[in-house]
Amino acid sequence: KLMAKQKVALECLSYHATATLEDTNKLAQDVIPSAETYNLYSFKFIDFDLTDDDTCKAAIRMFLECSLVQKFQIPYQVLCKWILSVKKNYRPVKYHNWRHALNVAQTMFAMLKTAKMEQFMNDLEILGLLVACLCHDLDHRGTNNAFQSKIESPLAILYTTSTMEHHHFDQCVMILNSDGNNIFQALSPEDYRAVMKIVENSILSTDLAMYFKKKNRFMELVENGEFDWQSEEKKELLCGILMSACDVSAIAKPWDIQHKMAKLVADEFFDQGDLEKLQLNEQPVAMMDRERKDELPQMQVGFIDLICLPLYKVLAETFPWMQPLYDGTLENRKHWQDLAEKV
Ligand code: 5BB
Ligand code: ZN
Repeated sequence: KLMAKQKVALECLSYHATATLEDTNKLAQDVIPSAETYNLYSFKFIDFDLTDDDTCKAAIRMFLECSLVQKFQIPYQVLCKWILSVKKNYRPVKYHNWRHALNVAQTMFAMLKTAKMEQFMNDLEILGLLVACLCHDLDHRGTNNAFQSKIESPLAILYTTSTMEHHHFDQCVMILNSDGNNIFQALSPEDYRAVMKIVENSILSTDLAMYFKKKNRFMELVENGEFDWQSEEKKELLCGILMSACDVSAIAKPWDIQHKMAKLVADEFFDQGDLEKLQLNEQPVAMMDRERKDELPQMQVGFIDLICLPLYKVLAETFPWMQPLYDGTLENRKHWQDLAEKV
């Protein structure tokens, strides 16, 4: 007889399949274009013009560019299979899909390289952060934690807080444990444990509720002139804050891209709102109510003022090379404010 939690856990096992040998061989044989081809070092990276094939190659290019394949003896075939499997375990929802994960990983890459954050991280942490970014929204259903709780989904019963984020990490572990997908296979048991801890902390940090918890401690350290980010507590905090900063980085892109991305976010929110109206007979919050789409510019201004600008401000003050994220966000605030005034 199964215990209650075990029953719930079994219900949560969503169907998952990893990449086929055929797709893996094809990707493994292809040439990987340069980082410049994909504009990977820029905070203005866009995925819109990339084919699905190219999105996988861009992800591989980031691993190569950080020399992670050599440093951690990742068999190239395993890396290719893992990337394809991660992509396959994203759903075709409007915003929280594989392309969002790739964009988040690319911002992390640009932070490490272009914004020089690499100097604060060891190789294992760089590996953990890139893996966490690519996996941080795995199997997202286009609905938030509050929705899981309202429909009493098995996931919400298994994990009462950070429901989806725990599930994203579970899916990440599941893929790594699938045949031929373990990019960490050559790591020592200590390194294996350490990198999984980084991945777990980083994925769980992408819950907005966690960000609000970590933000105050981070700002406190910054105000006290912290410059050594090496202790375990401080490193965990820094990784968590960087994950949040990457997760919302669509807000810092050039205006035409931000405008399109915000539309995708809104469309996904509206789809949840429709579910709430039809399935739960509930009135959705403004953000998820298509009848209130005129308020979108004002909501983006609120999002920028409440979350994005304070986050990028403290990061740019501490790490000056992060300034482009702050500047891009401030520029987009003007555009959203203009649109908000027209309504
Ligand atoms: C966000 C928190 N929520 C519980 C209540 C609403 N707010 S909000 O007012 O800041 C807001 C954010 C309202 C509307 C929004 O989008 C309308 C299209 C957004 C918004 N959210 N806008 C975006 O461009 C993006 Br990207 C997002 C995604 C937020 C994901 C949260 C992850 C945060 C990690 C720090
Ligand atoms: Zn995300």
